[in-house]
Amino acid sequence: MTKPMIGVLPLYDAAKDSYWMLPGYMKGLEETGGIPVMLPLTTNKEDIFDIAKSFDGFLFTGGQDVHPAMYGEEREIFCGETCTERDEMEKLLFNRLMELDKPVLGICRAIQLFNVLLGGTLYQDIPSQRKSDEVIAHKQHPPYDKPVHDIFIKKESLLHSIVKTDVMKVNSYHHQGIKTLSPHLTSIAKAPDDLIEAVSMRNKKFILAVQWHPEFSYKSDEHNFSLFKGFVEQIKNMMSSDTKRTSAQG
Ligand SMILES: [Mn+2]
Repeated sequence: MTKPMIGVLPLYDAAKDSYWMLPGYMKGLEETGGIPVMLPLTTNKEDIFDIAKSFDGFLFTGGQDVHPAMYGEEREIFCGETCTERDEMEKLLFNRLMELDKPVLGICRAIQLFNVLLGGTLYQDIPSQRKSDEVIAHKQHPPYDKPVHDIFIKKESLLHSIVKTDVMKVNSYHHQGIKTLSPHLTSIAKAPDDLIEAVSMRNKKFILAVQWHPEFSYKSDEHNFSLFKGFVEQIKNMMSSDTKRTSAQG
């Protein structure tokens, strides 16, 4: 069977006016049986629709903050850098992928983006805006594969079925997070301070997003390896059931 081709959302460096990529996103998918392909950064709707149709699955990567206007807020002083082109492209692509019910894995920025696109809101800066009894440092220093906080995973969730554990130790490199959760998403993992660290989408085959960074940890941590592996395996299952359907019709 052919390997799944997975579209990977490009990273953009405004200071250098460069596209770039972290090897972990690509290698994590390669080493678990997929063929990752970095996508162009485009806001051309027709091209995005063609891209949505052409790949078997999609990885939405980390990156700049989602523009607060996308969830109806003014930009606060502590909001980070935003990237209009990524916001625009990822909105068009994500909405199309929902229509096609294609498998999607989202990391860091992506859990925030999906929440916003589905009607939720964000903390523009966790340390400035969020009060909690338990103080967790969500923005760690290198090395980035070092776990810094636990997450508690909901039983019988999509994430639990993949990593098969109730508690996982994760890295944490984010200053924003989910404030109000979209009604279309389910919270499936939380940090000890109650911040949402993973979501899935009801009535879709595979929409999973995590707040931490498996691309830094999949080599040193079996659960993060399983996360990439579970995503790639799910795409393969969907490809083989499509093939069966097509040949039954044929
Ligand atoms: Mn965290």
